[in-house]
Amino acid sequence: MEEFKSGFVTVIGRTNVGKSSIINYLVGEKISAITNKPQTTRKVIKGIINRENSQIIIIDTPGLHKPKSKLGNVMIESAISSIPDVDVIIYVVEANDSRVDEKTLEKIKEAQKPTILVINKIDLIDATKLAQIINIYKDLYDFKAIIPVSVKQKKNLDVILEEIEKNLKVGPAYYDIEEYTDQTLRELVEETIREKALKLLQDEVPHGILVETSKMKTGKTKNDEKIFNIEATIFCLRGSHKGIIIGKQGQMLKKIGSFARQDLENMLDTKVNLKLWVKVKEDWINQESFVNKFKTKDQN
Ligand SMILES: Nc1nc2c(ncn2[C@@H]2O[C@H](COP(=O)(O)OP(=O)(O)OP(=O)(O)O)[C@@H](O)[C@H]2O)c(=O)[nH]1
Ligand SMILES: [Mg+2]
Repeated sequence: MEEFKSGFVTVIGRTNVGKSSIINYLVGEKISAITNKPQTTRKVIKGIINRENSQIIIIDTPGLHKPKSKLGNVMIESAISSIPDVDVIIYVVEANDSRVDEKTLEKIKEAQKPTILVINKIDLIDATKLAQIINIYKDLYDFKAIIPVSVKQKKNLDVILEEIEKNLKVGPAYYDIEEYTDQTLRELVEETIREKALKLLQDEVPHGILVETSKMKTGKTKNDEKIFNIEATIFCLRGSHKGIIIGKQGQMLKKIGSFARQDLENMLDTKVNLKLWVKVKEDWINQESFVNKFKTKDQN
């Protein structure tokens, strides 16, 4: 019989290349927010993938970018500091972007760990272009594998798991078979609300959004149906942002709430009553006390 394998895998790459999209697909559950805005993922999140002969703990990380705030610094540090503790690195790039990120490649070379290159969004380019980009990367580093994929077309994604498995060592299952993330229910709820706000808002507003739940309690409706009562506050950087988040006659906040509620009802499999508030927390992205919440244990 084949021996059971397990191990930790970090997924790194520039912001917006589709790291969280790939992870949600592979885990089979929505554990990480996805939007077309940069810096969607703010902190390191673990997903657990149970296979017949292995358990893979896959780590979503904030996208690599040039940080402009203390929060940005902490995000980059948390992504980079995931590398020393893992068995395999997944490096994700976008098929339609041939700019090589020398700094990240340097980190990969230093780490000396089995590294798999995933080229995502191949739906955006043709075969010639793909051959070109593969050529560029194959000379840059001795990747264990180069896997072109498309989350949009659900193409070739299972190959990632096969390649990871090849590079794992014999080991136990670290997590229960029912577990699929290290995120608490509270964190999943907050991320769901933040994702909707990010998707609906423009420009600089999304970067300064922080969601905190103040109440999460199950109850009963008048018709004796189960209902989950959630109260949460959306914090933003400035008064002008608060106005935008609330919107004309509260339209924007209503929309955020209604989209979030739909997702939460699916996730929790019950009716949800969601109450949202908006408050200003002046320049929190540069305040140590708030930003520290986004650090991983190793960074503290
Ligand atoms: N066309 C296309 N778009 C994709 C594909 N995969 C992901 N996207 C889109 O790319 C955008 C970014 O996806 P995310 O998964 O949030 O990217 P990320 O790398 O986690 O981003 P950060 O968390 O900011 O670092 C979203 O709008 C996705 O819908 C793909 O295969 N093809
Ligand atoms: Mg992400």
